[in-house]
Amino acid sequence: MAYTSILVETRGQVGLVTLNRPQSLNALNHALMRELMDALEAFDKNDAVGAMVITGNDKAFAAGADIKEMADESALEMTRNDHVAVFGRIRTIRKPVIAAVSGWALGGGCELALSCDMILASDSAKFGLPEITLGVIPGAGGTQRLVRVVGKATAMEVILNDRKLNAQEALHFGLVNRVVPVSEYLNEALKLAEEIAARAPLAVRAAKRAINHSYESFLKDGLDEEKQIFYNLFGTEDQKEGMKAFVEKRKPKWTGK
Ligand code: DAK
Repeated sequence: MAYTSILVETRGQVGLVTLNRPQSLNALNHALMRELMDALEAFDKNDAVGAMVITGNDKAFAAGADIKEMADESALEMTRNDHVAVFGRIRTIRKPVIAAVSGWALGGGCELALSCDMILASDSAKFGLPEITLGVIPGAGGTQRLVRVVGKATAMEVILNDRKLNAQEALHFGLVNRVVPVSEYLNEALKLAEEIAARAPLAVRAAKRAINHSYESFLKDGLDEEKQIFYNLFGTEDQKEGMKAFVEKRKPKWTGK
């Protein structure tokens, strides 16, 4: 597959994927997500690779799913096309995946980071699930995974009231493994990935599987429920207004319809 929205390379035993749509703050459109999963699955099959890192750029890991691409979709189209199901494929990757996050990690970008096994953050990283401002809810695991990490009270504030968490807050809540200066976050993630890649490969994969079993017990029902609620909201006028307002750079007018 020829990639247009990501850059792919190996550094030692580490597979590195860089999200590369800087003009839209790495908004995750369908093409980018397909490329990302293709690259991760290829690294997963490659015996020379022991761990992976996903990164963006200093300003944005990813500012969410591409609002311009989904703004006009109906609930029926969202459910039938299930484009965004590609997000779920990250759970099938057997080798460790580390997110190296700087700047914005919002919406689907935050959910992508939460789907990784560890997060290395720069001190400018900002995490949030601002879907409420678009008249929808997180749809790729945000309501399920964030609550497990930060607890109910903070998850409610983040999701219901668009509270962003800065890097230090993310560290305090255990959302990220560590916070380092912007000049260091990618090196730090690569170093951690290289160390893990040098360990016994089968044991590393087994440990990841066992930890995820604990973390993800009961997760599947929640993910299915969240996704259907997300798709159903595309049948509301508020979703159309919320996303149109973002594209037109104005405040939305909610009608509750
Ligand atoms: N989509 C499309 N374009 C985006 C974008 C996005 N999410 N975020 C930013 N951009 C574009 C902007 O439109 C702008 O483009 P131009 O106007 O230059 O053409 C360019 O990137 C630069 O953005 P700004 O001019 O807005 O930059 P600022 O520094 O002023 O603001 C910002 C940065 C991150 C605060 C702002 O861009 C922003 O609020 N962005 C939107 C954040 C957001 O609401 N994200 C959540 C999207 S909803 C699912 C899977 C995934 C999802 C759901 C379900 N399933 C598996 C079911 C995910 C949903 C979402 O993520």
